[in-house]
Amino acid sequence: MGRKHNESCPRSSITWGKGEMPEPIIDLRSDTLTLPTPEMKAAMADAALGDDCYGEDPTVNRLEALAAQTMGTEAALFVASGTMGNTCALLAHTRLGDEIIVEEDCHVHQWEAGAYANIAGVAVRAVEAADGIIRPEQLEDLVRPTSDPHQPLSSLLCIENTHNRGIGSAWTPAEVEEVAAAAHGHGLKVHMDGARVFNAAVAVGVEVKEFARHIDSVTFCLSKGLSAPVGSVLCGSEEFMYRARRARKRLGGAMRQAGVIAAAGIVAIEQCASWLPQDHANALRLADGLSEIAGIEARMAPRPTNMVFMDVSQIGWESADLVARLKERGVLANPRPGSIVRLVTHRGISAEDVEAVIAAITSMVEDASTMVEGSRVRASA
Ligand code: TLP
Repeated sequence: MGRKHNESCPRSSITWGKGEMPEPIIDLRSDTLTLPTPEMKAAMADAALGDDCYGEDPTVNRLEALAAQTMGTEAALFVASGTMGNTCALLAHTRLGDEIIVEEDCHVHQWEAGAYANIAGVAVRAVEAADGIIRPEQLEDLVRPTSDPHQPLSSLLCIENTHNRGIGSAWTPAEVEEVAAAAHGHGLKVHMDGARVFNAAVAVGVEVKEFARHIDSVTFCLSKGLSAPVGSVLCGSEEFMYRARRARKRLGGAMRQAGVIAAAGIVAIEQCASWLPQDHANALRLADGLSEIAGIEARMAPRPTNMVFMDVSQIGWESADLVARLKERGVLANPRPGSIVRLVTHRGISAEDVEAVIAAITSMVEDASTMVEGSRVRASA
């Protein structure tokens, strides 16, 4: 595969057996694998620094102001990760013993080590929603009646945009507005896990503030498609941020000269991920190319972004088989339960890489069917 390691090409940290590592690697496991741009590295080296716990790191202050302006909120808080941003939001919006409403497959519910329960102390009411997009009418049966002292209080609706397990599905601002209006009507706050909200904005052709203006808080990640090395930002009102800042302290997330990493985040927002449209086009081409291969089903969300889910059940493989076979050919992907494999495009993946992956999977499937054919011929001889 004709690909060179460079600034934008993430190197794998996975373990390879002796003499086993093929060069080069095309890493489609996640957009979290992106490495900082040269401009980000330069900004980090030159960042003006101070102690952020005194509110004196000028670069963190600049990042928070820029994030709030971009998201159209009063305030913002720099946090170490998307998980920390979501957990701060839960702590700031809820009280011990409350119940939150989430989509069954969302990150807060499935992939944050149960922080909603073991840190925020809230229960979850999970609902399944097509492509991860909760409809307003679904809330009707989920919100608890406040008149009944036996039941927990519903206090927060948490939505995810783009929805990771929904194949990176983007919400429209109208969908956010409708479900938020319903939640607010029941007295709930609304938090959006917008880890990839910039991808959503590109997919539906709006600015990110078009999502944020309907809700009470949003977390977005600097370290995914936006390519910064570390960090996320939680955005919301001044009053909410006071509580979120206390929550960050409780989580041990108040940092000192954090401007050294915030500097990369500023560049990430300013460069406004100019490469995201290409990432999305690459994902589309990948899905198209994979659908041409007999036995492979390539799935994308109705409003697709940078993810493709590939189903290999028709050729009788489990996702782990495919991931192992891909690894032998220098392509890394993440298995999902059953026969589904997740492929994520990002700044480290070029259009040529996509063609190389399609070619690798085509030959892999052909090899497998030749072997099956060969054993049939031998069996009948
Ligand atoms: N997602 C990661 C893994 O944890 C699965 C990935 O590779 O997709 N919200 C959403 C929607 C996410 O996808 C993730 C990370 C997070 C929150 C958490 O962000 P971090 O890893 O910064 O805590």
